[in-house]
Amino acid sequence: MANPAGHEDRKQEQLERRRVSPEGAAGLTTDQGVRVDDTDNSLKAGERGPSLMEDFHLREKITHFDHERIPERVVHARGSGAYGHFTLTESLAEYTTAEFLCDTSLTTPVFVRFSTVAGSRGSADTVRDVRGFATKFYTNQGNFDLVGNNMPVFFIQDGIKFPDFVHAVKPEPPNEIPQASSAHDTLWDFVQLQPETMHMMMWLMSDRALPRSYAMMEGFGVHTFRLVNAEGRGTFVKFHWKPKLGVHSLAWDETQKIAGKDPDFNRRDLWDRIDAGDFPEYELGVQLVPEEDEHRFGFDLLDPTKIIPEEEVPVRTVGRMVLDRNPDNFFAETEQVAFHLGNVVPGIDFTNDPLLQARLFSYLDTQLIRLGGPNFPQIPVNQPVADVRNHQRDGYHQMRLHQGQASYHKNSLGGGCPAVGGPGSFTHYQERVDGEKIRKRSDSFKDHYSQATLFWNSMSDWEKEHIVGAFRFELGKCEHKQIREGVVAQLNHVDHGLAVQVAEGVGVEPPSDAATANHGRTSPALSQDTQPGSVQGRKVAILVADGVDSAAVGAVGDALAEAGAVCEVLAAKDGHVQAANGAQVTVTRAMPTVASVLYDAVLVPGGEASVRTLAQDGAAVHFVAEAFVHCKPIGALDEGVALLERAGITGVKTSQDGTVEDAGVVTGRGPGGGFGAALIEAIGGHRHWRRRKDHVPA
Ligand code: HDD
Repeated sequence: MANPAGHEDRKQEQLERRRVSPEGAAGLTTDQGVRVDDTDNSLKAGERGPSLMEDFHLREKITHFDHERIPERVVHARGSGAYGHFTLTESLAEYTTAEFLCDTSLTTPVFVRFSTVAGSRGSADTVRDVRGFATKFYTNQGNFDLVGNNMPVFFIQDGIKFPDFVHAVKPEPPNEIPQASSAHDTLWDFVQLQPETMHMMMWLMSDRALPRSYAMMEGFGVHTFRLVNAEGRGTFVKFHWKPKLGVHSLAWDETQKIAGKDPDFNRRDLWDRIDAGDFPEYELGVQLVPEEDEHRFGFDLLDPTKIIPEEEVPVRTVGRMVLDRNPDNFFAETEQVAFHLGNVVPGIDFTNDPLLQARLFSYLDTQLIRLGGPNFPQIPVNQPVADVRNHQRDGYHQMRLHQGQASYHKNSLGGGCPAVGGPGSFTHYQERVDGEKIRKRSDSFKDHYSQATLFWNSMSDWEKEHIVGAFRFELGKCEHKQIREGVVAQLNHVDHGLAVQVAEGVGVEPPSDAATANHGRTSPALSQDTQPGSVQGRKVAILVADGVDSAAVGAVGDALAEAGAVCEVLAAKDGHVQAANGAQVTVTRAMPTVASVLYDAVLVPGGEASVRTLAQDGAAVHFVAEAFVHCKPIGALDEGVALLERAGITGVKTSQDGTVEDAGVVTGRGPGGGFGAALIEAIGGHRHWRRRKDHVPA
């Protein structure tokens, strides 16, 4: 079975054998395969009498329903998944024996699950949170799971602190408030007392925590892993995913509104993109560090609160992943997929990062309770494409029909099979280990601030503004003043100016001097300001009413669609509107069913009557004003400019000659004359964060 790129896909072949469809099915049966004559009425003693115990169909149907739920993941409960494939563009054979990283002719099937961390399974997608980015590679040598996040560092350095951290960030015990939010006392209490969190908190307060799309997010393996080559030589490695569409984020106010208007925003975006053939794509990058260089950095490579700045060790692109298939069934696949950091293949090994080491225990352990026993690797989405042969037997939900007498090694009754060892066997990296048994944090893990400062220094003006706003919001939700003060005191080690700005917003006395001097270093790769933009998959709302200039809708709509955007025509009511020239323009959606926050850009075509109607419609005026406040590109043609004025969008330098001004507002007389191209360029720029917008009420 081939994937959309034409590559043979062993995973899909395997899944195909498990697919069942009700289409054309002959008749409804029980789980025992017995046809039933009625599934709407239980068996009763008389029409109005009690139901009978012997009604096996009723009992089975209700029992199954009663047991439909499994425990949600203790973290990362909210997620969305997709299948795809990975192709290698540059062989790493010099560093590893992992076949899928050596052989550029191979295509490896993958399943990826994106997630938020703190919220429950039904929580909104667009909360301020880290995003999980977990990839299962179904390699010919067994499954390799890269269980990463969209941020390259973590909150804590040692896994033994994970329960403390998660208890602090999850809703508070007395009342389970707030859902899917870090803006509350317990999290920030933890932060003020655990300074190793500071680097990660900078990332979490940045726009990285508000991804526009899973297709616009980086992914990071976080820990330093180890590649091992045929000679047994190890090389440290950090894994990176880089999205083809660049890294782009939503506005904070927008995310909160989307959480109500469409809590499935990121899930829907992923599904719709794949459904439309607009496949999310990522490059796999590696940072490689020879073992002899382990101590050449000013930090410890085993410390998961540190990055290796890309300027120090460049990210080498070695492959490409395309997500090209939606799952058949959410529960069977996205819910039951079980990732485990310990799923490695020959040529990839661990390091002594104490966070990583604890994870090696936690993931297998959690699946046992979540999926109800040790046979979860037999669930279709988890099954490797490599053959499985061993003496593990029995357990809940055993699906295999093991043959023969011998379920032990060594045996003679089974012909000694399966044999142990041989070519392609996993051999653990032979690392010399000796030391005192000791419960202590290494001194090399003690610098908690310098990379938080590096991150802050590397931000552009608007990114800094967003970070200050985020700290003010979160601390502003903390009831205890001493927690606000404690966090400001921590920030004063990161950057004095930052600490002062945050303090001023949350009613805390600003510190008079820096607690630690800012080192002044930057890493430009950390900023989103220079990320590549793209029009691909951007959603554009075209606002219309009777009397619209249909030629403009057609011309600009076609140009946008050609560039890869998804245009939707919105009017007060569904159906169609009558254009000025008498033509009918089909309405994609009625405005009350959507909102500006669900679109990337707005276009207001001309047509005097149309614009007059829109200008009297509060929903349309608010639509434009809100899009403006969220820094979205806005295009207006001819009379359409009047709607912008009605929305309070005045005094903005617009682009009328085909060049895009910083404000990202494009106006024109008629759809020709470079208007379409200028609007497309403005949309490709994602958001116009530097726009002045405080005067617009929305
Ligand atoms: Fe974890 C789930 C990523 C630290 C324990 N983690 C989970 C998922 C992702 C991550 C993406 C969701 C997988 C899925 O979609 O099913 N976790 C990370 C990263 C970490 C990290 C990047 C730090 C670098 N995690 C971490 C620690 C522990 C755990 C330190 C425990 C000691 N994580 C778990 C877990 C979960 C999990 C309890 C919950 C559900 C699951 O595993 O399958 O085992």
